Amino acid sequence: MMKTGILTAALTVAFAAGSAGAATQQGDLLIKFKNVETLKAFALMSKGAGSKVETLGATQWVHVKMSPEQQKEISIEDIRSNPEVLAVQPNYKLHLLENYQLKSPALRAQLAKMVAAQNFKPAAMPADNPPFPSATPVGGTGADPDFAKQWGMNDIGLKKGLSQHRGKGVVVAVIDTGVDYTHEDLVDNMWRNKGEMGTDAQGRDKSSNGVDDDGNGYIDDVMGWDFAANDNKPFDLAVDPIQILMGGGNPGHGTHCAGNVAARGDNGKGVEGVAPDAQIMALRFLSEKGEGDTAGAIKAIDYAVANGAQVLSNSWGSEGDDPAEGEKNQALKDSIQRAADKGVIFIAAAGNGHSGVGYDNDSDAKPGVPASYDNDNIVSVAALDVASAFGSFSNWGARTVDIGAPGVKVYSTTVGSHYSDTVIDMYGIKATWDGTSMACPHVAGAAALYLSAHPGATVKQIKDALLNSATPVPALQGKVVSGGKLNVEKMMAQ
Ligand SMILES: [Ca+2]
Ligand SMILES: [Ca+2]
Ligand SMILES: [Ca+2]
Ligand SMILES: [Ca+2]
Repeated sequence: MMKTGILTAALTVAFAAGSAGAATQQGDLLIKFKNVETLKAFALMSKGAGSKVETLGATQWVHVKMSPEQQKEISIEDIRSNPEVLAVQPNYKLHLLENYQLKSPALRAQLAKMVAAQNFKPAAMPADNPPFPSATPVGGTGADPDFAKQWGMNDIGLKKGLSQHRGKGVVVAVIDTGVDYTHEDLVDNMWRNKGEMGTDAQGRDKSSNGVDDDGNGYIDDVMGWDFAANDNKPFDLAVDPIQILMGGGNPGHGTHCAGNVAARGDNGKGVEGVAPDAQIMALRFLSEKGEGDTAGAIKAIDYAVANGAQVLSNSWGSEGDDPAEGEKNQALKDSIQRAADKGVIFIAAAGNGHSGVGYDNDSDAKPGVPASYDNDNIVSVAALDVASAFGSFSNWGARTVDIGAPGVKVYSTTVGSHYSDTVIDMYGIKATWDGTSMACPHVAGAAALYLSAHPGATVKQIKDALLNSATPVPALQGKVVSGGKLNVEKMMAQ
């Protein structure tokens, strides 16, 4: 635990310096109160355009967005020195951890020129927020035709007849850009909130009656929640790849992750996830540009834990965006601890480097957030290629990264009932689905597999099972805690 004094002193310095280039917005704060009730007597209540106050569930943390007028009236120092305040920190920005290749302004400029010259027309994509699909299974039988393209599944030892336990009964929250819940290979494995299904006393459909039927704080939340747009449809809005690559972000990131966790197996369609009978809870807090904030992440984590997810798949974070950030996102760390206290495991992408592509990615020295936090329920995952070498972008850390998993040129589900290992391949510019983002859901699926065979396993038991069964890999010796890569065949034989 950081001492509050140190935390706020650093914060004051950051704000005094104007936070130039920092990934936070001035006046966008998370404040921990001794007692949230005292907030009402506090001068931070919504006041003026752009001002906002929201309590974060049953926690002591409150998200406060100060209006420009408030920022003139109230200083960080005022907040910090209030005896009711335990901690104050920026509402740090977070982003997805897929290693898209067009960070370079020069490449983007080149692409923009080519797009303009060729009069490129974006392909049609599904409209946002499609209606919930029927809960009646689509079904299907037969081999998954693209299974052979999933090199990672073979690499981790996922094979037919591996186990009778295929993740059944385990809910995995994919906390990301949303999920295409209409996807033919995901729809039958989507988690559904039974408390918002069926008919109410007046005979209305609970999923659309505008009532929070199960009293969980969210209205008509049948398939999770969209904390980015604040609606009940956590759909993965995949805009055109070129547009999104130009602006950063990635189309269909959450959908790609969800497929690796739990695409439906043996349904004659597409691919198969590591836990093909597990359920996917779709929680969106990253926008279509792949960006979100700490408040959104906390709400998603708390929702997942409160609504029955046993595994959280987290292909997002930040590394080096804000040098002050490392150990200082106490609000996020607190939410991960709340998950730990409920026995929920938190699988996290280790991160894709602090300073561009290359091997300058030691998480021990430069922590990735949240993967490097010391909460006992975190499993931090590095990305490997088909030759069991680190992806050139992948973080590692002898103390802070736990295990390797497939994360280069990963084939999975994409928005619109498509499948791909390639984000973009045109005008001579190619980007494949690479990232610790892609590695993380393999381990999340493995945790679900293990839990289905060992119901009630503790976080420690699951983590031990994952790490102790890892296949030793030369490149990973001394670079990750387990010294190896995910091996579900050995894990399930334990
Ligand atoms: Ca509800
Ligand atoms: Ca309802
Ligand atoms: Ca939405
Ligand atoms: Ca399938």
